[in-house]
Amino acid sequence: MKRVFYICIAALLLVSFALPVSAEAFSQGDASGDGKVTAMDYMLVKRYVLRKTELTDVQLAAADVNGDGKVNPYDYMILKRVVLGKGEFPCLHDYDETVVGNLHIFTCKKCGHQYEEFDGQLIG
Ligand SMILES: [Ca+2]
Ligand SMILES: [Zn+2]
Repeated sequence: MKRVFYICIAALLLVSFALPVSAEAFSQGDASGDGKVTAMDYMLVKRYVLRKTELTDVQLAAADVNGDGKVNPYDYMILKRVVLGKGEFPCLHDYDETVVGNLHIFTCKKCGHQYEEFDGQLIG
């Protein structure tokens, strides 16, 4: 009986740690949290990837612009393109995959956004 009690306490502790500290989330790419996506966000994410600065969980969620659960060079490369007006953030919805030989066409189930991969390489 005592063992069950300890397991309950352990489960409760796990749940409370899993809850987000801050309920307020920054928007995609806005690692600095000022409501805009600027070169400052790009620098911040790059510095984090180079281990020159730390980011909070809320900042990390915003910094993960491609939504793969990691913050790495892909994210600041996408951010750089967006800041320079040369690209957009990838949408974070579910994709349908159509395979035609080596060509994979991904279509967003919600907004219809499409991108294509050939032999695992992004081509557009
Ligand atoms: Ca990422
Ligand atoms: Zn979408």
